[in-house]
Amino acid sequence: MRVPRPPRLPRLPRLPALAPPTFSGRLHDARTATSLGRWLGAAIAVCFVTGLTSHYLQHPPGWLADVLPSRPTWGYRLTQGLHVASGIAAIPLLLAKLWTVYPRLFLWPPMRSVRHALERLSVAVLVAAAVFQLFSGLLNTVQWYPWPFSFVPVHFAVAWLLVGAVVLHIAVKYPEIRAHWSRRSPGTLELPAADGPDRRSLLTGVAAAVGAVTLTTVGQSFTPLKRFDLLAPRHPDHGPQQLPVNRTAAAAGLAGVSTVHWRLTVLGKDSYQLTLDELTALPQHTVTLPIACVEGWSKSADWTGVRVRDLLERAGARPGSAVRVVSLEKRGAYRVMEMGSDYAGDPLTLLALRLNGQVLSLDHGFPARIIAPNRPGVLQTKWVTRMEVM
Ligand SMILES: Nc1nc2c(c(=O)[nH]1)N[C@H]1C(S)=C(S)[C@@H](COP(=O)(O)O)O[C@H]1N2
Ligand SMILES: [Mo]
Repeated sequence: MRVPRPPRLPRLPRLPALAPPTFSGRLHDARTATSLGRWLGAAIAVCFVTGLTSHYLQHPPGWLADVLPSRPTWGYRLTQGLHVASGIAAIPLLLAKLWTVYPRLFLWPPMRSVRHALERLSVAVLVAAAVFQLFSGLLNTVQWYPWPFSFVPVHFAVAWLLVGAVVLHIAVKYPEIRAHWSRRSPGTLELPAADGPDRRSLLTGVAAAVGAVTLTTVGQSFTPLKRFDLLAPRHPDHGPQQLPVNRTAAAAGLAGVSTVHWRLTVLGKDSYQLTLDELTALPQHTVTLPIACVEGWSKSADWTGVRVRDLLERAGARPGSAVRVVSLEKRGAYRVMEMGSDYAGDPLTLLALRLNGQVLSLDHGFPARIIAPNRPGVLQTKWVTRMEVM
């Protein structure tokens, strides 16, 4: 008996052979990578140095706490503004650089030697650390923390990893970088572009992207450009009393503060307590100082209140004393703050009661808050109730 043949199925189209793609053209070559790399390197260097400055101003080790200077008054504002601006500018630079070099992902064979394998591993660390730093920093500026770890220590640790990986990368690539650093270097013969966009167009496009993201965000701390602040999470003018608020009283668990029951307690050799009326009756001073938030916005304001050094002196503190300040806030990382002697003794450092001529709003720390020069915003403690001479 004959078995009937199964009907013929139509043939599947043949899959293309799995060959690594080939890349030609000057936008993926070493000269383009070098051109972008030096700008990216410069942005990372500025970001790292300003980040370290910011970190040690916010978390000084014991030996540093009393020697940190309270001047220049705008110091922290400048370093923090540069940190966030250089980090934002690095994002388009990193994306362009990754695009320029991504053909190397398809290198065949993927590893030629132990040395080559180590080199690729170091690039993997470099790329991962750079992506992590820029995006965790960007998300921090919008106060979005979609991760289980705490931002500051991890961002700080990966910064060292990133800088180490950058230094290693520059060392490994040094011969190539040197060969392609300047247009006149040997080996970078400028051929007329055969097809496609040329290098200059790419670099101009990247420069325009960097300019655009900078211009539309830098006004959050560099207020002369605040009109162009379209993309930053904060606008320096938006908030009660023309000043942004990072943590509202509601978020800090404070529904209100009773002026009848509130007291300022100052602990020292001669501890004492003051009611709000008594505090208001002390000599008042007005200073112009910025709040410079670690999340990237800064805004200057006029603050009126009592000098911290006068309050400490009254408690019998010796000149050069440091102080611990405690907020009414029940919990939260910024409830207790310590201030080195340079800040505590600075005539500009106030326990402020008024902001831009008005009594502090509850969100700005009513009835009393710290304002000090050259300090991170997180240490400008709001809703102060106690000060302890240290
Ligand atoms: N007690 C207390 N003080 C605080 C905070 C806080 O969470 N709790 N936030 C700080 C932060 S992060 C900043 S940037 C400034 C902002 O001050 P402002 O809200 O008055 O602008 O307050 C600081 N003072
Ligand atoms: Mo802040």
